[in-house]
Amino acid sequence: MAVLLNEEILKAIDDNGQIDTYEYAISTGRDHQIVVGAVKSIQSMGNLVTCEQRSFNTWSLTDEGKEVLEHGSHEAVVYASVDPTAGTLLVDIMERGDNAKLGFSKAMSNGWVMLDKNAEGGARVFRKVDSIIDEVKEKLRNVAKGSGRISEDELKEYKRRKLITNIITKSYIVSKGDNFSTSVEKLDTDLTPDMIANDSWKDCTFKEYNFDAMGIPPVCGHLHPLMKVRAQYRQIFLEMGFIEMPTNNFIESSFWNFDALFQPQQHPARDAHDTFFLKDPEKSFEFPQQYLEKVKTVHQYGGFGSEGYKYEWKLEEAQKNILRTHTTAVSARMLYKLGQQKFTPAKYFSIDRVFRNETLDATHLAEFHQIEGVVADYDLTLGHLIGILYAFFKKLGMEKLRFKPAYNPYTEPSMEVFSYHEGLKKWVEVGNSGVFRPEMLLPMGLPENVSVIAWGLSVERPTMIMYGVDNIRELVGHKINLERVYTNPICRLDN
Ligand code: FB9
Repeated sequence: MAVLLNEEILKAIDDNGQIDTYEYAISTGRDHQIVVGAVKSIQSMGNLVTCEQRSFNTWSLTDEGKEVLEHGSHEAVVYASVDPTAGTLLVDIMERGDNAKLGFSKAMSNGWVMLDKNAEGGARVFRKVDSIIDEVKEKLRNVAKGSGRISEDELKEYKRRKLITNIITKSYIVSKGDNFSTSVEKLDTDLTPDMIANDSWKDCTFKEYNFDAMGIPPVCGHLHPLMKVRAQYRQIFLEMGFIEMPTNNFIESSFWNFDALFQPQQHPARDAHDTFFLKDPEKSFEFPQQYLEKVKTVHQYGGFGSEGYKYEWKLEEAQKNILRTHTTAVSARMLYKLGQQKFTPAKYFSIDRVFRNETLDATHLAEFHQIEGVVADYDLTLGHLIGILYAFFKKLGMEKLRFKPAYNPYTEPSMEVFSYHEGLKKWVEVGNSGVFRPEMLLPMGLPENVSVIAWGLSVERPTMIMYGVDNIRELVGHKINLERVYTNPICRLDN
């Protein structure tokens, strides 16, 4: 079969001087990739042909378009579902989903059906014509074949209905090579022990090794783009001498997630609109008692020069278990440990999932991966924070930074970080940062001349930008196209 196709292609080249693989596939009703494979196999037989690649726009059916090609347009399906004599209740048609709604509207505008709103038993749909021609289905068949008439307006209409999509097709102009021939000698590809033993190999013509041939991709696992980006961020922190914090606890007490960070118990971020609270186990009970008392005191009365928040701090509020809203909760645990021993400067980082009960949209889900860098040392200032942000983002290929004053409950001063993205030709918010407040650090036992600078960003946002993903549901979730996960090349953060 393969030899037959090869010889057909060679004959077509002989008759016409050259062929275009895409046009040849369309004219012979063959799959274009099969034709390209045959040309590649002819190429491997020596210099029979020469190939020149060309790219052009073509239309291809979407999954919905293929469904219409198989089952008919949504309007034709609705027409077929209407009982030709008794009609069909509108609700029975509409309950079949969005396609039925669209199909009914189109069937009405095509004059295929009519609606009797006063029919007995409820609004009822009747056929207006005895038969229909499903033009959409026929036109999509032409698109699938790559031939046949279809107007620009129809193409725009079908694209708007997400039945077709525009793709870049690569084809090959195949011409005669120096050793052109219309017959292909079947080349041997295997040298067997028998052939050596009985000398039959001497009468064989072996196919040349094609050292440029791509090997068969091994069946293996694939890293999700998010995990590829996460690994790159992790590598950057490790290169900068940071130690990874243990983030293997999605569940956290409100104490470590909020109170330890000097975030007041009445802060809006602590209510159920922004935070996921657990029913079971509802509360945590094990806290370092002396530290807890210091946290309670600093919230109620202040200290270390702070006035505090002047409210009655409640243990039961701090005991509530939640899905952590930031990995800064882990930073709090680590800094507390640091404060409980003889102080030595430290550089920590974390990259893991956090959860926020927020309004979902095209770029935000109820969870994301937060990245956080923390540096604890004597007498660190905002200048040190700005310096390390330049060093960090330079490793991501971002050297043009701007800083904008911001507010965080646990850092003062705080800054939003912006970088000019050469690809997007605009300033992009790339993170948030700040200097942890004394009201957070001193109850932990850290020396008064120790300050801690920190910054945070996400994994999803840079991944979406680098992989050209507009809707986060194309990146994570049950609807993603796994083929994109398998085939996506690694996108380097620093290029
Ligand atoms: O990641 C973000 N933006 C970003 C990062 C890198 C990037 O690289 C591209 C290759 C070029 C592009 C964009 N942001 C933070 C900024 C925005 O996307 C923002 O809209 C969304 N933010 C998330 C929070 O949203 C609820 C990103 C997430 C975020 C924000 C703040 C922190 C962490 C993550 C923090 C912090 C912090 C502050 C002080 C001390 C300790 C931690």
